[in-house]
Amino acid sequence: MKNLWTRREIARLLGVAAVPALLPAVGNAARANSFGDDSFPTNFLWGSATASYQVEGAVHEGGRGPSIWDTFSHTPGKIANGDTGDVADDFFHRYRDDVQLMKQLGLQAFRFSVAWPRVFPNGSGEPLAHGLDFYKRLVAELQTNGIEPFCTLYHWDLPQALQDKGGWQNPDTSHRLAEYEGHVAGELSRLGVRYFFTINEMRTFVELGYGNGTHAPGLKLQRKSLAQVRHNVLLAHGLSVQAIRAKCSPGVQVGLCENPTVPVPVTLRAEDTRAAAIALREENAGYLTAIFEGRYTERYLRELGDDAPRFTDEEMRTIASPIDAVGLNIYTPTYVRSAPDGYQALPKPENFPRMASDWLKVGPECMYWGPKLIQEAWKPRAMYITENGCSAADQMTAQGEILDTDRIMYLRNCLGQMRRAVKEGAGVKGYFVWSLLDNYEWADGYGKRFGVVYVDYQTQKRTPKLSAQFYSSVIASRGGGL
Ligand code: PNW
Repeated sequence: MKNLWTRREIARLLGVAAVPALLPAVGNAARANSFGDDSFPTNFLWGSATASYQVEGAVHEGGRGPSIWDTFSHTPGKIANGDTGDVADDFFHRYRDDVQLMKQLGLQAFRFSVAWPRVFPNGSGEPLAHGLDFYKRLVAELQTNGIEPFCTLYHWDLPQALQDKGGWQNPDTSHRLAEYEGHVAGELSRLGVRYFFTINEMRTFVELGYGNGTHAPGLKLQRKSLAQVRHNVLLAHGLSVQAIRAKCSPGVQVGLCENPTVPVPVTLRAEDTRAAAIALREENAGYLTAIFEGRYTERYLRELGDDAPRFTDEEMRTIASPIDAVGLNIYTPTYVRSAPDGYQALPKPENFPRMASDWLKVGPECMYWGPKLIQEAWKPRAMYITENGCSAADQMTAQGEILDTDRIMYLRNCLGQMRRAVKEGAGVKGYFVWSLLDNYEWADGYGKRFGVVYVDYQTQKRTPKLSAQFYSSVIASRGGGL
């Protein structure tokens, strides 16, 4: 009962001298909520996520080679305000202070990514002898402070030298990725890193980087070439899983982080929930479905027709190499209903509520339906929400506070829906808020802030927002206060 409010506490909260005997029951129902005090299991991990190019800066240090994001961000007209990641959050130099910040917030895990061109400046050949030094120091700092490192090995910073040879259009790149990942995972696992993700959000970098050209390398390929790029990337993942396993001890967990399209049935009628299950497989046919099932769906191949990728059975088996965990980056839902050919994905009306980024429509139910449908469809060994969060038009008050009640609204609702999924048996083992710090939001530059900690880009000063306090209290109560 120690977590329950006393009448005196409730009186203080309400700002009254005393409360009648009935009120504690009401107040404690709110605190304990319908799931009881301890909403999440004690071993549920609470963390935050970042990615190399978005936070590190120091792009010329330690012999780092250029990546496609250096090239793209320095190309006039590609990025809002002409912003580049040259300095970003200067995390490369400030990581010690930032780890202290994590510790103060009570974070138990931290997801970071390794920049490929820091280790192989030209993408292949011999690794730089000191190429991993920064990450080794970061890992040690996290461990000293009791924070579990989760390592993403590819969060979009492809070495420019490989792009010059065709990038993801060249099947050779898949093998180079696997070599690089085996090397890094081998080295870092010896220091005690236990979680590795091969690739972050294939869908985003393939569709935006090679499809509509808004992300690096800024290409707009024809449908056939794009389908082949997708396939090359899937294969790169599978080869990397195998390379990592070959270099690490069996206790190491290997997976990937993907942002699946998350179907939300518009009604709870059986036909609509069935439609959502069908949509999960078909809308992700070029990505997670292929990885979990080892084949492209008939519908995917039919729709591509002559533009379908070339592949062998052996490649499909490699793509489906068993993984220990799937990381889900979930931000926004896709509403579906049943239709004669299985399902219909519904467009969102113009005034659908959204956060600061236009694509980030608010629909916290995705945090329930995502884990739930994936659990049912593919029974992954473990799931992590490796990203969830939102942009907001954060302003500092005259008192130096950032009162981001909009982000708190977004997070509270998402966490509540995730809790519902966990209660119903979805195997989500941890949650990583995107992001710890405001950072370089790709084509949006520094204009869109996703951090629970505000960054003043002039001074690099960090200021925890109100949402950091909120998240911290969620962690402290294991979700009891949602
Ligand atoms: C993810 N979209 O990217 C990435 O993994 C992060 O690096 C990024 O900062 C975060 O989500 C927030 O955007 C996305 O346009 C970028 O739909 C763009 C989209 C989705 C995800």
